[in-house]
Amino acid sequence: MKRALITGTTGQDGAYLSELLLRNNYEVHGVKRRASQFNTNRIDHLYKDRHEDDVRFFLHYGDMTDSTNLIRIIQQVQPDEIYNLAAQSHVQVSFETPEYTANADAIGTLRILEAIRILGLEKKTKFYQASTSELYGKVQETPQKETTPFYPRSPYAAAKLYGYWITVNYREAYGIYACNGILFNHESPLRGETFVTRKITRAVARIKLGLQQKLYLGNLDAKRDWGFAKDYVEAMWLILQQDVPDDYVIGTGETHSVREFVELAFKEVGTEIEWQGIGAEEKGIDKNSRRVLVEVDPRYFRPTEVDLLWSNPTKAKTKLGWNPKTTLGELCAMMVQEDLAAAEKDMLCVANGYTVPAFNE
Ligand code: NDP
Ligand code: GDR
Repeated sequence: MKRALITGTTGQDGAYLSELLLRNNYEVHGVKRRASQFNTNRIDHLYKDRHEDDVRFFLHYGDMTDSTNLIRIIQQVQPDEIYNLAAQSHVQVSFETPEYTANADAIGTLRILEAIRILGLEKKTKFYQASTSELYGKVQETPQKETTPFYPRSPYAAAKLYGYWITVNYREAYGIYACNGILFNHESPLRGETFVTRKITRAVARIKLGLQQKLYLGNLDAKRDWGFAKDYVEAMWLILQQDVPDDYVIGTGETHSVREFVELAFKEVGTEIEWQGIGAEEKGIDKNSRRVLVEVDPRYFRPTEVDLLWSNPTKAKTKLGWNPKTTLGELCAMMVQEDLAAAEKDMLCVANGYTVPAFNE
């Protein structure tokens, strides 16, 4: 039985990857952070009491900023594969916490690679690094592929740039089977609530049920290549199953604007949307009767923006045999439907006098 260690196992991708590896008969070890409240809601369904039979999923307390802890966990687990998914992954937040982001995302990656070396696991343990399309940043070439030059546009992307190159360097210097998956945006009903797709689908559901009045967004013209996270974790696994370690772009090959995603999401619940004062007259809607559902709030603009991400995943398709299975329409519908179900539960709470979080940053 193969043994895998996943950092960031409590996050969106960590949850889907844990499921996939357990299905593939792995023993899975995850790193979770100590928090003041439960933070394992995405993986609770996978966790069994250690006293039951066939327990193959284990959690260890850890943090990417603590090398002694990472060395100890890797020494205990002796993993065949490490998937380094842990990161401060929010681009806008990285402008507020640049030093922490560099520590967790850049030096954190180094800490794991060094642990592999210190423990003499160079020939045993394969390493996957969660690299990102944010590396492409300011547009140099489209669509973006493995050879497209990088131009990071945030502290997050700059930290991930270090993670990318230190992974390549440890592969070349020490012969570690170490790979980068350069993944374009991928979303799901498990996506964190402050990333734009989930913020939109959650707001659409809540507006539909009367729990929220308006959706405030930043740059509506940014374009992203959005796929389904469950499809993307399959690519992570495939990347570590090849004869030769290499780096791969993973994306759908399509790009759409934030504005288009908003329209798609409102269409799913059959709501005619009204943008901030735009479009009403053209549609012959009485100015006074219209209800503005979406408004731009400059607070969400970033100091430096990534305008356009659009992948060319040909290498992954030909070498890994990987193909995305889920269309943007299917993804958006799935997210809206799950958020509608959650909003209906919130309605029940409200109806019975309980408060529900309105958080929408
Ligand atoms: P999430 O933000 O959902 O999950 C991040 C995970 O990292 C969480 O488990 C979080 O723990 C953990 N984490 C954060 N900081 C630390 C730390 N200091 N020590 C230990 N654990 C930590 O991200 P995703 O699942 O969406 O993404 C997974 C990885 O892939 C990330 O590295 C991200 O940067 C990268 N990526 C994501 C893409 C996407 O579109 N989703 C695209 C390309 C790359 P906790 O639950 O306690 O917060
Ligand atoms: P991104 O994802 O920055 O691409 O990083 P996010 O969903 O945060 O932003 C996508 C685009 O939408 C614009 N936008 C808004 N974004 C947020 N969060 N909130 C808003 O209100 C809003 N309005 C407009 C943004 O400006 C941006 O252009 C994600 C993360 O998962 C990274 O970890 C990962 O590496 C990349 O995807 C690939």
